Amino acid sequence: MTSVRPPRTIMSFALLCALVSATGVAYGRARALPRVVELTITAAPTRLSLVPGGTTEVLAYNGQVPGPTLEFREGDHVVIHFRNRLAEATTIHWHGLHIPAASDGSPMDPVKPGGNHDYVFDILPGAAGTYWYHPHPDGRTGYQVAMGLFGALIIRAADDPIASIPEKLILLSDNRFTPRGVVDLPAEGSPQEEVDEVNGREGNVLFVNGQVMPTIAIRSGEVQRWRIINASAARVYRLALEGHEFLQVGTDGGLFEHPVPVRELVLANGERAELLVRATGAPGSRAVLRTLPYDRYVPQTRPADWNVPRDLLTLQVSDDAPVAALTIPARLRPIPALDTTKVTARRFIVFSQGMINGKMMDMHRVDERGRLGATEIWQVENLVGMDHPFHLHGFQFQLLDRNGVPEPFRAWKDMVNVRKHETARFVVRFDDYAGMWMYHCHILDHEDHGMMGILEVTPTRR
Ligand SMILES: [Cu+2]
Repeated sequence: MTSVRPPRTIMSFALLCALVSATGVAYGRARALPRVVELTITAAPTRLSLVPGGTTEVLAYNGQVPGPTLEFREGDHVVIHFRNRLAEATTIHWHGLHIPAASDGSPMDPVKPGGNHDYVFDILPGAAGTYWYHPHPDGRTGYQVAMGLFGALIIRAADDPIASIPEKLILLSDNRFTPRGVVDLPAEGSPQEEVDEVNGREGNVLFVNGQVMPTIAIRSGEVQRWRIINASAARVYRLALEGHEFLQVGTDGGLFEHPVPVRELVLANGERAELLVRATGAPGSRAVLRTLPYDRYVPQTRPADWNVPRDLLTLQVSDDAPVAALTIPARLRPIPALDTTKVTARRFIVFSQGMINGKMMDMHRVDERGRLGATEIWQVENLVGMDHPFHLHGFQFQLLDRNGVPEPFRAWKDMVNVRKHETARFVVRFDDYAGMWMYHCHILDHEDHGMMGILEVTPTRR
């Protein structure tokens, strides 16, 4: 039995950081300078055993799959020295982070094979949450993620109201293997490739932190905070823990205002969630976290086993006596509403199969032009009979409604899974960081085939 072992964490900043928490003088008063976090990430081919019984060629960040878990604090100044030792161009995209466009790792800024690039950004107040990082090169994102390039990124706040609750990272991914344990990519022109291009590539093996069916230990009555990331290329998880309810406390951009009880959680690829899980089972009992059937497919390519629940991990309740109940704060943090009366632009994004607004991605074409400081409403309409998860780079937004039904509460999101024939609307404010920003379907095969557009945010004229 294996226990849930999060990927190795780059926390030992003392070893890696150039400078930590110096102090300075500003306006005659002592003030703390930002902590500078400096680290090196290398993407390179190597061989690893991802499933028992075989080794496979992989592409890995710092030699591991998933890549190291990065942890930053609000206020940090981050410098990442990236070294591309792959045989092809790549980038690192910091999914969900509100940082300058030049450090976003978009397909417009490829790092050549053998090349190096420094990603430099500040972690702003209010950014605490669960994020992830992955390559975003033009047309090759699906391949590079399938080969092993992805990792978790956690930002912590000094005033986190539930910081004392023990925490587990649950980084979900899936992959397809040959019987010898080699990563199985479809041959060019094969029927499997055609299916993957429609559905997005799904794997036959489901991983939690790179492990198959690991165990999380818990004590009866104990509450744990689970940070869940869906790093799959296309798979949508519908999570349920037998005999348990969850308290959802957060999503893509961090904590909610209030905890929300949920029996199950649909998490589309690219999305994150924070759940509080209280072990209600007796000492010595166990429960399985499963993904339940979720029909995101068109009927023509829906997998034959789509309606089979899949096990993800075992929650093992220890033999120790139950612990006393924990009081969960009713208020987590305020989320100010973006002011929809200040909206200066409305944008209409229409998904058809493989296209956005009838067009394929063109790196030399700006599709939408916005102004720094503007508040905008975006309407994303899905014309087709399969889900397309929408992702906007660089900015967190607030979902307003789906098919005209208002969202029940406010939250910061960078993803919205636009379901079959659904229309979703969100409000976003371009408070900082002019530049070119991608928006796209996060099914990696769709994104690679051009289901992506470019938003240019320009500084306001003075
Ligand atoms: Cu799509």
